[in-house]
Amino acid sequence: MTTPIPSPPSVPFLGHVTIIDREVAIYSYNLLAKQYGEIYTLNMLGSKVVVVCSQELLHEVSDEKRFRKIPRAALDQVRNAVGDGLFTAHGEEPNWHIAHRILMPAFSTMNTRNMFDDMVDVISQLVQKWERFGPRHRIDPSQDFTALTFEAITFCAMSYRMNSFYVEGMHPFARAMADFLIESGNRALRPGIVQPFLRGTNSKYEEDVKVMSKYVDDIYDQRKANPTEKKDILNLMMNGKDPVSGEGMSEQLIKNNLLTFLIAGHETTSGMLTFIMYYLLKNPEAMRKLREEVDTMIGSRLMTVDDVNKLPYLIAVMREALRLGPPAPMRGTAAFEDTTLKGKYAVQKDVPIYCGIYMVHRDPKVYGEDADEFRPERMLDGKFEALPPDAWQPFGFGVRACIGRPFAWQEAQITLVYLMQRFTFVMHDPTYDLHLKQTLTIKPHDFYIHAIPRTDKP
Ligand code: MNH
Repeated sequence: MTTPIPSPPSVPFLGHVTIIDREVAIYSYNLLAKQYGEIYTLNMLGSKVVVVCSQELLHEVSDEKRFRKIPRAALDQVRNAVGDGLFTAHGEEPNWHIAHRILMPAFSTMNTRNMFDDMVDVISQLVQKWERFGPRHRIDPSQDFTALTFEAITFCAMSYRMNSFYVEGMHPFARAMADFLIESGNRALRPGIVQPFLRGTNSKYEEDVKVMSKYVDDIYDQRKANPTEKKDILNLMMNGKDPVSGEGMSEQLIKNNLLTFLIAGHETTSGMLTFIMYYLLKNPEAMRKLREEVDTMIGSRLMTVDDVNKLPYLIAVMREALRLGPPAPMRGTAAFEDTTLKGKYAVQKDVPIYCGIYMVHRDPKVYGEDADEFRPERMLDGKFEALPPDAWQPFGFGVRACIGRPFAWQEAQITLVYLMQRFTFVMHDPTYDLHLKQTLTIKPHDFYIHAIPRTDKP
C-alpha cells in the first residue's frame, strides 16, 4: 500500500514554479516543509519533482545502490559554461571517471597540506587590507571573503594570481560568474518557449560565459608557454594519466574542470566564512570561546600546518555554521528503478529528488527544539560523531561528494585563526538579522562589519 506524497495546490501549465521565491528559493522550500512535512512533491513546468526534508529520508536517498546524482535544474544550466566538468557531469559520462581518478589524490588532505604556505600568502593580503582600512571602514565580508577564496583557488591550484584584492569592487570574473549563476537559476524556472525572446538576457549570458572562458584560456595558455615543476593541480591535469584507462585529460576537459574549480571552489567557501562571521557576532559567547582557544593554543606565534585540525572549538564553530547556513542548500538525486521511500511513498525512476539539506539540518527529531539556534557545543566532545547518519551533509554524498572539502576546511581554519589573532569584530548595524542572498549558493545578504586591530595581543 502506498500513501500519496503531499502536494500544494498548483496552477495549470506552470504548476508550482510561481510559488517558489525568485530571489531566495530556499525560503519557499523551507516554508513548504513546515506546511507539508518531511516530503512533498511539486510540478515544475510540467515535470514532477520530489523534495525530501528529514534526516530519515535523506539517509534513505543517500544509498548509492538505489540512487545517483542527477544535475538538477539550475545545475544542468551551469553545463552551458562547464560542460562535463566534475561538478556538472552525469555519472555515466566517461570524462567524469577520468577526471575523478586523476584529481582525487591532488585534493586529498595530505596534498592540501602542501598548499599551506600559498594559502597564508593569500590570507595575508586580506589581513593587510583590513589593517590598512582601519576600524572605521565598513567591510562587506562576503565580498572580501569572495576575493580571498577566489584568489586561494587560482593561486594554490593553478599558481595564477587574479589579484582580486587589487581591483576596485568585484573582480570581473566574479561578477560574470555571479550573473551567470543567477541567470542559470532563472532559466531553470522559466518555460523553454519564453527563452528565445529574452534577447538582451541571452546575449548578456553568452557574454558572461565568454568573460569566464577568457580567464581559463589565459591560465591554460600561460602554463603551456611556461611549464613549471611545481606539483600543483593544473600540472596534474596537464600531465596526469588515468590509472585505469591510461588516458590523459584533453585540453577541453582540463578547461571545463579549471572553470569548475573556479566556480565550485570559491562561492561556497566564502559563503561559509561569511556565515561564520555572522553567527559569531550574533553569539558573543561563542566568539569569546573561540578567541580564547586561539589565544591559548596559538597565541601570537605564527600558525603552522601542524595546527590545522587541532582546534576543537574552531572545528565545532565551522560545523555548526555549515549546519545552519549550508552554502549549497539542496542537491539533486534520482532512483535507478521505481521505488518507495519509507516503504510507502512511491517514487518513479529518474524523477528528480531534491535533497533539502537546509531543512534536514534543522530536523527537530535530530537537533531538538532549539534546532534554529547556533550552538557549537552540539558539535563538540564526540556529539558530532554521534549524530545519526546523514544528519549533517553540507558537502554532498558518496562518489559525487565535494572534492574540495579538505581544501575548504584548511583554508577556513587558517583564515579564522589569522583573523582572530589580529582583529576584534563588530557588526556595522547591531540590529541586523540574517537574510539570505541566493545564486547557486546561499550566503548572508547586506551584512557589514568593522574589523578593529587588536592591541591586547597575548
Ligand atoms: Mn564543493 C561538489 C559543497 C568547496 C569543488 N561541493 C560539491 C557538492 C556539495 C559541495 C554539496 C555536491 C553537489 C551535488 O551533489 O550536486 N563545496 C561545498 C561546500 C564547500 C565546497 C559547502 C565549502 C565550504 N568545492 C569546494 C572547493 C572546491 C570544490 C574549495 C574546489 C577546489 N565541489 C567541488 C567539485 C564538486 C563539488 C569539483 C563535484 C565533485 C564530483 O561530482 O565529482
